[in-house]
Amino acid sequence: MSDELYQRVEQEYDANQIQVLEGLEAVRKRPGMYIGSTSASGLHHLVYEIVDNAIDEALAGYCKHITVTINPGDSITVTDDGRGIPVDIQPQTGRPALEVVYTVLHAGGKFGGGGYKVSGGLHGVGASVVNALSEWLQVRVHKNGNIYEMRFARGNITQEMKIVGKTDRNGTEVTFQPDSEMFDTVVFDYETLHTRMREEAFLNAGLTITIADKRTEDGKDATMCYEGGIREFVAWCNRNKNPIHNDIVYMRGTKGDASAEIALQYNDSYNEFLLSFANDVHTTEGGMHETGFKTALTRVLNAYGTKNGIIKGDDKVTGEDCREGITAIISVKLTEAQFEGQTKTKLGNAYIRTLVDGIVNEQLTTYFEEHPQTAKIILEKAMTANRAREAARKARDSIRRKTALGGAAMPDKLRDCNESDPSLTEIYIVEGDSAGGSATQGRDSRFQAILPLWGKMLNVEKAREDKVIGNDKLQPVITALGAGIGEEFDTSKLRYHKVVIMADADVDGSHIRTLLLTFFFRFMRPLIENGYVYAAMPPLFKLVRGKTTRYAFSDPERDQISAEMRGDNPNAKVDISRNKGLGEMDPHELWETTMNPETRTLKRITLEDATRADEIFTLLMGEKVEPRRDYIEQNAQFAQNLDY
Ligand code: 0RA
Repeated sequence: MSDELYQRVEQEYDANQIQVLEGLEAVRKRPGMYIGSTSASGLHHLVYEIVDNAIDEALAGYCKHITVTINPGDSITVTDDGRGIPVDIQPQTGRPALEVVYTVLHAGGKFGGGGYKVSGGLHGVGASVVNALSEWLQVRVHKNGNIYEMRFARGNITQEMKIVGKTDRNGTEVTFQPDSEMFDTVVFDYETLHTRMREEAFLNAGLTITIADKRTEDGKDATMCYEGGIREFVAWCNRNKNPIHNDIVYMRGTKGDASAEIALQYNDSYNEFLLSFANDVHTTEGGMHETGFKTALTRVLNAYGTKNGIIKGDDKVTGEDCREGITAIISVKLTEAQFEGQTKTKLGNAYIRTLVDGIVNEQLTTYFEEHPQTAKIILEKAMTANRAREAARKARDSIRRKTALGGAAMPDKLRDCNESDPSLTEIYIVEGDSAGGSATQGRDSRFQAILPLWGKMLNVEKAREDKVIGNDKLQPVITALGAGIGEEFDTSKLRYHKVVIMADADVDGSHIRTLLLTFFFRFMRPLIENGYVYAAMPPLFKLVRGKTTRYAFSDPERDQISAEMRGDNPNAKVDISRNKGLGEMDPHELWETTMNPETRTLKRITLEDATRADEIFTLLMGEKVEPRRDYIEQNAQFAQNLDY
């Protein structure tokens, strides 16, 4: 190489390197911008990013099996049997493509000749972001008969790419250790990863995904492959419910580079369970694919019902009527997905609405014509829903009238606070009268209201809105919150911006929590979506040494505090007692440990928590005995007092 050329290459390389470092430095400065947050959700997102790259390879048709392993020490290994990330020198940078993928922002997957049609990934930021946020990362590529290996620490190269062995297969293996300096927690939750991987397996029919937890000898593992794709997803979602027709309705279509598929089945519950995805990203805020589906579903049901004399005269069923008891999955794939909304999970591409609407309009009509029995069952369900909605409206009107006319409209049991600005106030929904008493005495009545709940709650699973509104346990909650219920729920009318569920850390407590969360999830969902719901966290242990009292919220914390309290004096006696229940704490203790904003811990309830509560609830309260017994047997030590 001539000196001049050599110098130029050197300079370009340096310039590139500087850019690279600046890029990854930016990720470490503001990790939240790239992975959403540095909480547990951001941590798990690292895994999804790496898996998404492997799924891109599967979508391109080259990869059949992906494995995800949680290693001892909470590093993660992801393998795939795709073509292997390219290792040749890139002409623009003079560096191996593999290195570019892991060190240049936005390079992940979308480089080289391969050119994928669609690409998943919520933020699409790729492997370099994971690398930047990892204490160390190692990647091995099986390709051309060689095993290539490269290593990094916090995004910096610690080992250049080199050949470390021979191989007779193709594929990529990445192992990374998330950087504890970057995350609030670096402990992975198996269930969270399992749930997401199961979802990916359903969404990519025929792809096998294995997940294994190797942190303990008896760690869990699962291998998932669904030839039936989203059809099996719907069947799985309905596994503990009672479907009201046998078939799973399946529709699909493509236009240009975009494709859409929809699967659905109705069950005898009153809940709508609609999951939508764009490029395998769960679009929790919905978007054009959902809109297209809903509009077409309503239109087809009304048209079929009217044409066949099931819906009479000018009657109509509403969109909500048509979705009562539905379980539906919508999955679309498209080249340039526009993700909008607060959490960038709302699909904005308008032509997708037209695509999905067209598919459902045509194929569901045909399906109904070919399966009149099923059509009749579904339509009758929608018409029953319509009548119930009418009854609910009347029940709501009657509450409204009572509230407007009667002066003392608030529930008898409510101990309200003095402050009236909702953004400053809190309501504690407390299990049991005695805990309610302690809370009322211990609270700061300027801004904290107390509402005790007692006795057995209504089974929300089998109750329609009109019954729920009239229920004597839940009505105080509805009235105290002041924001209505169901389709009329309006957070701007909320009387408290913190709704705190305070229940014991035992079975009954978790029962009440599950019930309330399910109730909020089904009838006041925006309350959860907007982050107004919290769980109080009473301490599990009380530690006393002489005049000093401290509290601990977990076993490790108890041990740590106990050691601290003993200090250098190994013989010191620290008296440790397990907290028996909220009702047994005196008001002052309850205030200090659980209610005082300066010292308490509140756990904000997420939609995921509520979804899980809803699932458990369905299991515990639904009609099917088998799954309930299985669940209770598996959780026997926690659930001794539940009747079934
Ligand atoms: C672009 C081109 C080629 C492979 C890949 C990307 C690829 C990327 C990832 C990320 C994770 N696993 C992956 N597997 C493959 C193929 C280029 C060639 O044929 O040499």
